[in-house]
Amino acid sequence: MHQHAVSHTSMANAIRALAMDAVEQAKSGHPGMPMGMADVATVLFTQYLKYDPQHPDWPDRDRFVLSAGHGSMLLYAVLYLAGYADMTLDEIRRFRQLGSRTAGHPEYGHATGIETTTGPLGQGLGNAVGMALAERILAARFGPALVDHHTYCLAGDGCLMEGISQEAITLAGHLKLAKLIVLFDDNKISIDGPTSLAISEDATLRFAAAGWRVLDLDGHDPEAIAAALGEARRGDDRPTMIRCRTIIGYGAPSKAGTAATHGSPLGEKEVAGARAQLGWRHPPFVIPNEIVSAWRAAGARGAAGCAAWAKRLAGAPEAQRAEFERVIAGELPAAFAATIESIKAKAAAEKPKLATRQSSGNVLEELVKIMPELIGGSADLTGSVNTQTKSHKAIKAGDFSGGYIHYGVREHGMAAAMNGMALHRGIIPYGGTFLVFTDYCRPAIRLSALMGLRVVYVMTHDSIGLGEDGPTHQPVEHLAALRAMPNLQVFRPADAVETAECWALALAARDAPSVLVLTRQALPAVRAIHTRENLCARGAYVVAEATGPRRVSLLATGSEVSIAIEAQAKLASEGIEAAVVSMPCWSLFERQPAAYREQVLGAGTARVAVEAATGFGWERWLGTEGGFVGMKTFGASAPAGDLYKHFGITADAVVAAVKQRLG
Ligand SMILES: Cc1ncc(C[n+]2csc(CCOP(=O)(O)OP(=O)(O)O)c2C)c(N)n1
Repeated sequence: MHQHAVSHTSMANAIRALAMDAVEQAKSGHPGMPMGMADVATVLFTQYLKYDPQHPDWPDRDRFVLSAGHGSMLLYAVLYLAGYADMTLDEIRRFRQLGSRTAGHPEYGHATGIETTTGPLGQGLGNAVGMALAERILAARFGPALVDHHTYCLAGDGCLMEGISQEAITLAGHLKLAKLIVLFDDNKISIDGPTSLAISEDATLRFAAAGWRVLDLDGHDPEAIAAALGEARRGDDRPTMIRCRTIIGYGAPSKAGTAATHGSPLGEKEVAGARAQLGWRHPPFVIPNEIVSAWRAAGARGAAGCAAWAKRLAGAPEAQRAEFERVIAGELPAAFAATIESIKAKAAAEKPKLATRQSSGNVLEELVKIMPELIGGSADLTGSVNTQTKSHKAIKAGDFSGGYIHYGVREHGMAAAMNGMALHRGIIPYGGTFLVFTDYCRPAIRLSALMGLRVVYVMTHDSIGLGEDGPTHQPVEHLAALRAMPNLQVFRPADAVETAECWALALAARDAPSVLVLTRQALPAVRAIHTRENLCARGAYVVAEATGPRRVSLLATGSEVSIAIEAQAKLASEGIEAAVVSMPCWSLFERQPAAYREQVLGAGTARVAVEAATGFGWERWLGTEGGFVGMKTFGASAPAGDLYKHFGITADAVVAAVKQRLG
């Protein structure tokens, strides 16, 4: 494969030089990892990785995930060298500057070839597992002529020290994701110094125990790297971990092999020394033409494969081609709106008394029939969170034709894998657990939101209403915490109709993740009249009008909407006219015109909100005069009905709060 006149060393040194120079210029960043892994990256990108810089969105490209995101310059350098048009030398000069494509850590969407946003260590590994899983699911659906690629993940000591790595590794091993290849940068250095300060694990044994094949090599020996990558791609039914023993900051005369190459520029003298040691005679940001050409030639390797793939797609049976293109584009099926409509009409007619987790299950029952791209799952709470439908077959090692994933007790791994599936495209992932365990998923939820991924989190048992499991399981601050996150749609529907509407909104939002906050306990229907319009789409609306001039506005979400309606009746019997506002999604409401918001909230009315959670954040709707009926402390273990009374979340309490305001 070595037909380039330019040596491997020169090509790898181009990465090292760009990493040193960009970090020097930015006066911040991490030169160590890119310098250490330059040899591995060079062999991978010039000999093995399947990609085409002219078609960066080629659906069947290999995925490369830089889980060790602090080493972003490795990725930027390679993308530039391989010929991605939007990664220019100018962008590299502007490393870490406002508006550049070369952010401190790789950010999805900033430049082509960046497959995911990384930086929080370990997340990329979880994403890679999701991508590899998505590849298998789509291959089972569309066949190897259209879907047959590898997923590579570069992970460092830090990624493997993070707990999420264990969830990701054991899930991948269990599912036998044989086309997943992890390149472990085993340089034995992290920020504080040698990793021996904090860990004495042999990581290879952990992978082996989880059912991985482990290869071991000198990460500066290009022949060995090529051989291992070749072997990793050859038939084995296990994922592969390649332990690459490297020297961090390779080439730096006094700092190589030390934590000093981590997290700051090498400094002028050290850079000059590294240039001498590496035999790199070129000024900063200058890569000789012959080296760029050799890289570009390597980057052009994939063009023929990409063209052949496009031909196969064009020649596929019409229905298959159209369906493949639809799911890759992330378009909803033609029957989507009518399906939601009929679910809503049925619920409005039947007025079922159901927990919203059950209503959610009913919605899924219908949607999964028309949306094979909807891949569900749960972190070992399937029966409780109603995420598996009757038509769902479980996905398992060797058979990826199902639509349901048993993630096991791995909330964090589930969320990170869902991000990977959404990033891969072709799949809309949803997964469920208890709302309280959003804490266990939060780092990955945050990345869904930051990247703008359509991932749906089905989070049930959403308040003290879950009852006997007690305060460890009863979320109180979680709604506030989730609502605080930018670009996350938090939906708390009140009944079966609202649940269908919120699912419709979650799936229609292509650039944002959603959390569906659902009850364990049954709720009465609050939407008795069918409307074609999705009333939840504006975030909040008057669900029960006052019968006369409105003096009071009762604001509520989810299970407390029916409590507000009960309070409305009590107030009406005393001649106090109140309207009930259901507010299933604050962030959508915030985006409405001021006039609509004022009309819904009732200008000049006394306002009281009721929600079985802490009041943090409600002041924005209540102002300084409004009242809040909810939780002030953690919950307790008891039947739900007793808890609502004990914590004073009742219609009577709402009435009292109103009267207090009316004087
Ligand atoms: C979750 C998380 N915690 C902490 C950090 C800060 N951090 C960035 S790099 C790093 C050390 C990484 O060590 P390693 O993976 O060995 O990378 P290398 O030293 O090889 O560059 C730390 C702690 C982070 N980015 N993410």
